[in-house]
Amino acid sequence: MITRPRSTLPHAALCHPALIVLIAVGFALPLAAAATLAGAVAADRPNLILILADDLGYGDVGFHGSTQIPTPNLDRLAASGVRCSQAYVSAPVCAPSRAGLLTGRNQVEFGFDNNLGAPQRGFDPEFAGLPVEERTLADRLRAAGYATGLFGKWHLGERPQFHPRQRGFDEFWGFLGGAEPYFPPASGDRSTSRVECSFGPVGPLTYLTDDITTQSIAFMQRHRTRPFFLFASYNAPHAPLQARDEDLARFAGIADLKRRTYCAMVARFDHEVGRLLRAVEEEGMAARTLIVFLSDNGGPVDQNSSLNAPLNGQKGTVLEGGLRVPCVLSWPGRLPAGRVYAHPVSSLDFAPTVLARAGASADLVRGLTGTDLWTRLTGSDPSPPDRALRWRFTVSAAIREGDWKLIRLPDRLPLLFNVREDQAEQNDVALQHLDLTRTLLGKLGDWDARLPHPVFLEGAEWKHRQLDLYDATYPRAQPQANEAPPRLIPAKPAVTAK
Ligand SMILES: [Ca+2]
Repeated sequence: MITRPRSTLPHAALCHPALIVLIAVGFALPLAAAATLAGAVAADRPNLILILADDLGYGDVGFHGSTQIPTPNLDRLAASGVRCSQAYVSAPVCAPSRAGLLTGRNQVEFGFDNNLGAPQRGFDPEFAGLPVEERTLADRLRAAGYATGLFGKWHLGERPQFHPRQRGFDEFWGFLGGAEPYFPPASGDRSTSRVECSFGPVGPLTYLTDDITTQSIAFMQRHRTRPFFLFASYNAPHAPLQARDEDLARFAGIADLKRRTYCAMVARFDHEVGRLLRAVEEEGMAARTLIVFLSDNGGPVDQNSSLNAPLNGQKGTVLEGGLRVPCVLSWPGRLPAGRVYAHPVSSLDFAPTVLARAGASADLVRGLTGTDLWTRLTGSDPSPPDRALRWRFTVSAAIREGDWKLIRLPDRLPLLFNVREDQAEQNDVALQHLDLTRTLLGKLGDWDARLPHPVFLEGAEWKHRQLDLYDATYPRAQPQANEAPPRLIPAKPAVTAK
């Protein structure tokens, strides 16, 4: 196992960021502007609560127009802060997306291209996880003096070297894999829950979404006197589709059982986000807590009956429906309430944004891929970051620059979309803009050629499946209140097997 040197950073108090900024600007700025600037860079270091949903569809929250699933608590969170309408994750499936989010580095730059599944022939399972050389956001925030806790899903490796306790988290309550039953084993059932706890007994299990909230609130209460990083890593509404009876009853009018169950799971998740938000308020922490909410990837329409309307595509594709997710950042008094930020942002931006607010030293932000979004989120800088966003996921790759997005698939012509005018990616204009297509293809290829080989693979059957997903037709409109959305229509096979 490769080890990394322990940080020997000076305590943040010795290099207080607000002080540095004030020295740097001298008296050149008006007093009010200087105070705002100083306040924006962590005059008091905020707690960070990262609320992650799992496989939640872009169209399945109230603030994106869901006609079917009331999400009053997520809507309240959105109204209290900045909603990012073009928020991208760095991969369209769970594990690599989480690897990017938690390291702040594009995961393909350290070989984490694939989802974590069964080890593939020729690959050493000792490397099936987040490479140990990589520092997580928890590592970085802990080095900056934060208490760190993860509650819920990990999915970044199950070998001991990948365990959350080895990856920057002081406390872990949850499960290491990619999915987990929501209900505890029934009485007499010999199977056991895989939920574990690093700091005491697992405690009574009820319904996993509720239990993750309960543990998250207890963590906040244990660490109310120092800044903390709470990662509330919900697995809802990822499969298995299992909902509580009282939540199912709320959606009894939906005849389609799969959609009804999904709606019940999302409604329960929203209820639990509400319980978490109330606890923040009751603890008096709201003014010193930055909350980031997003989903780890787009909804898998074919698996959990989620809806990415009005976007095309789903989990597993680099279409907008696979990569673009509901996303909110809220910090009352510091970020404007009710603002919509409409330029593209990346989940890779959150680590630099958070670390700057936490007063982290230069060493702790070194090597990050993303951009500190603060001045964009507050509105003081109206220009979008000058950069391209890039993705590589198994057979697919994509690049977004300005309004344009190019998708590269094997054995096909590249696809080019103007995402501002055509967010549903219905009009491929690659042949009408050949120079731009060539330029973006070249930029994507130059980047791609420099990337390391993946450190592990997922089964070849997934690659076939992912390619097929580009030929399917996806529901892009909200259903009526009690209808199931139209199902995904798979493409007919182009060649009949002989
Ligand atoms: Ca997921």
